[in-house]
Amino acid sequence: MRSIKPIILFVVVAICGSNIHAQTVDKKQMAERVKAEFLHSWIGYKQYCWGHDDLKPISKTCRDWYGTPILMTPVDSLDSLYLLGFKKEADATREYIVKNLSFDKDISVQNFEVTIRILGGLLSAYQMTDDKRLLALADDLGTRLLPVFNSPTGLPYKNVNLKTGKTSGEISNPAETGTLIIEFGTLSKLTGKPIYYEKAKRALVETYNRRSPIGLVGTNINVETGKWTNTDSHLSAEIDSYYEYLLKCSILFDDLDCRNMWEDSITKVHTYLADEGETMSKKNVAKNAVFVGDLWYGHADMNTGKRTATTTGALDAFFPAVLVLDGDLNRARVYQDSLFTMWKVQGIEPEVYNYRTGKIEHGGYPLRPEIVESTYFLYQATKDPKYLAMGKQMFEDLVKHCRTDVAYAGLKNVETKEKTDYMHRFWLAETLKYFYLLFADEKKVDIKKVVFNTEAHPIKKTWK
Ligand code: DMJ
Repeated sequence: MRSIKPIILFVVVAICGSNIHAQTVDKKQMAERVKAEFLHSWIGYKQYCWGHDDLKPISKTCRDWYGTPILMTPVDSLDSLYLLGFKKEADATREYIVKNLSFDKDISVQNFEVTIRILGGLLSAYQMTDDKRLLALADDLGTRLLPVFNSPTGLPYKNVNLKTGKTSGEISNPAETGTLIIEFGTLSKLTGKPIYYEKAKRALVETYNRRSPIGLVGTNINVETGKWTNTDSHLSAEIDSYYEYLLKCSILFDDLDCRNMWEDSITKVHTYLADEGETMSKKNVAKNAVFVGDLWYGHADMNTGKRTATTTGALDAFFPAVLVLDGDLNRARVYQDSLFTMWKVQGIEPEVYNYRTGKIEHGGYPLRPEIVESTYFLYQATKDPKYLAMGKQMFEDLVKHCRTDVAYAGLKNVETKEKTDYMHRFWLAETLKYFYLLFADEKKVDIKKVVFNTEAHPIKKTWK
């Protein structure tokens, strides 16, 4: 039996937050405030860590992922600089990248991370500037990453040495095997080299082909044997963007296989992972189903469909945005409300939250963007001012709890609000970009003409 306490907590938080509708938000002023905080963070990075991968904002020291920099923050932030209107700064950063970024390095990198951040960032900035040098860098990086696909199954290894092509990491996960097609596919379209699309598409299909008899994927898979090593199924870390890319692949490339894989998968997600609370007697899988209670997505075993955990968290919050793209607005709205309730429990969302016990199971918050991304997509689709108010509240909370004298820091624990000494570059690449787009003139980005990769790099559906 479920305890009554979390239900009361949920209702109290939901009621306290319900007058969010009544607030009016000055969009222009908010867009300016976001720009100011972006600049604060960017200047802090530049002052202490220019030329390095990441800023540690408390000690004011730097982190390079692989011992030698590959300009993570500059490349990941470049399209944000253009979008937020810092053209002079963006042009100077672009010149710096072109002159200083080299992938001819004897380092073993994580394919997924480098693909979504560096390849995605270079391609999106290339489409914004038409600077062929960025495409050449992307092409060079793509070639160096290709050996990852040389496994017996076609599922990519996790890591590859950029100089030698040596691969490592045979235990991977659907997020890493299936979140490559936007970047590799775009590289194919822009360079005319089909190999990138073919390899990433095969990796996606091979992941899908290994779904269980009830249509779910697990958390970990061996890329050499194709066997699952962890059968926990959910929408969280290590699986999340696999689903995102099934749908986005079909939108960006009009790829029918991707469309069919998505349609099949999403039904199974609604059937086995959705948790509709006590008010629903029967699972509702239809698109735009009407919900009378709260809606969450939990964990289930991929083979039996049996519920294994009633946890969600900051990473899962990408899902309302995907539902919006799928035209499933009712479901997106209801799930976003649940996630925002999770945010309000401590005034910042935790990494792992048990939606049935109300317990925070992992209290970290590393400046994640997903809930802001979903707020932006919901506002674009509905124009409901409630989402502006939601975004404003989240922004205020972040300024209050995560701002430092030189930039922004994640939280070790959302309950104590103790800071970490780290500013993930997705703060600049994603979180602040989505905040800005939420409040800025809607013409800045036409979401019907672009697809955002999972690191918020917008890719235009035009290939020249
Ligand atoms: C980002 O690196 C990407 O969005 C990725 O898909 C998972 N989440 C982080 C930010 O939270």
